[in-house]
Amino acid sequence: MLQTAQRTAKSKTKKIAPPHERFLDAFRWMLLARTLEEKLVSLYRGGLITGGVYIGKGQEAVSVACGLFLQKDDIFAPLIRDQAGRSAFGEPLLDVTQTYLGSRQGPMRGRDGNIHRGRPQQNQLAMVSHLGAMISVTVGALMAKRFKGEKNFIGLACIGEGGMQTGSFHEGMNIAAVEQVPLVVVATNNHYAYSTPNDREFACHDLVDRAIGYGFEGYSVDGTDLSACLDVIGGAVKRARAGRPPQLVVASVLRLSGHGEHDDASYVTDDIKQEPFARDCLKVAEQMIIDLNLLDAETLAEWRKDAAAQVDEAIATAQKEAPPEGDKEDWCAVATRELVDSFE
Ligand SMILES: Cc1ncc(C[n+]2csc(CCOP(=O)(O)OP(=O)(O)O)c2C)c(N)n1
Repeated sequence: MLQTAQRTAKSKTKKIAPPHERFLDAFRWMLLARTLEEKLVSLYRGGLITGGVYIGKGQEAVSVACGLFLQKDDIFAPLIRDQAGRSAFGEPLLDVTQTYLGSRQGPMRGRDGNIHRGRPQQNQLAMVSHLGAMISVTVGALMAKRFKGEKNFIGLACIGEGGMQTGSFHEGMNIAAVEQVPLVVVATNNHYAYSTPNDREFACHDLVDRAIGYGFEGYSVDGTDLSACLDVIGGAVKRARAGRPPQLVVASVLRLSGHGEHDDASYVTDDIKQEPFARDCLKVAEQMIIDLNLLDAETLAEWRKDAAAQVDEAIATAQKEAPPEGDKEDWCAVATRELVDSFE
C-alpha cells in the first residue's frame, strides 16, 4: 500500500545556527536574481522592453532551493517567479536578457518577449502558460526517462497557489502518484493569484493537507527563511531521489511586486503586509549573514558589485544584437530547433 505521510517542518530562523551549509551559495544566486530583475523592471519602465515583465521578488529563497539541489539529469519546470532557481540550475543570464530584449540570437529568437524560454536539452523545461499544465509535462518527461532505462533522476515542478486550483494540476498530481514518478512539486502560496486573495481561491484549511489525498508526502515551510527552504526543499529532493512517494512542499510568502510590472498591486491589503510571511527573504537572509558574521561587509559589497557587473554585461550584449526579421525567417525557438535537430 502506498505510504503517505504529512508533516510540518517548522521554520528554524530563530533556532538554527549555523545555517544550512549551502546558505551563502544560495544567497548569492538570490542576489543575482534580484539584481537582474530590478534592472529588467527599470528597462521596462524606460520603455525598452516590449511585453510584460514578471518578477519573483519575495520568492527567491523558495526558488533558489528548487534549483540548487538538482543535478544535470534532473528535470526542472520553473514558472514566472523562478529566476533564482533557473540561474542556480544553470540558465545563463544572456538567455534572459536576449529574450526580454528581443534578440534574434536568443533562445526564443526574439519572438517571445518574456517567460516561455527554456533549455529542454539541459532539462530546463520551457514553461507552458496554462496554469497547472507543467505538472503533467514534468510527469511525462520523467516517464520518458524511465522508459529509456535511465536511473537516478528526479523532477521538480513549481506552481503557485492559484495554479493549484486548476483541473490540470489535479490531473497531474494524480497521475504522478499513480505512476510513482520521482517528483517534487513546490507550491508557493504568495497569497494572491493576480488580484484574487486566498479566501477566493480555495476553502481548505491548509493546502498541504491535500498531499495525503493525492498520495504525496506533504511539508510546509516559511518561504521567507532561506535556511528553512534549503532544509525542507533539499529534504524533499533527497526523499524523491531515494524512491519515496512524490513530494509536495507548500511555502508561504507574500508576492512583493505586482502580478507583472504593469500591475500596481493596489489590492494588496495593509494588514497582509504586516504578516510574518510578508518579510523580504533577501533582507532576512542578509540580516542573518550580518548577525552570524558569515561574511564581512567588504565581501558582501563585492558580491553586489559582481552581480551588477554580470547583469550589465548580459544586458549590453543583448542590446547590441539584432532583432528578428519576421518576413525573412521561418520561426522556431532555438531551443526547440536544437531539440528537433538532435533527432535527425
Ligand atoms: C488555466 C489558466 N487560467 C488563467 C491564466 C491567467 N493567469 C496567468 S498567471 C495567473 C495567476 C497565477 O497565480 P498563482 O498560480 O498563484 O501564481 P503567482 O502569479 O501568484 O505566482 C493567472 C490567473 C492562465 N495562465 N492559465
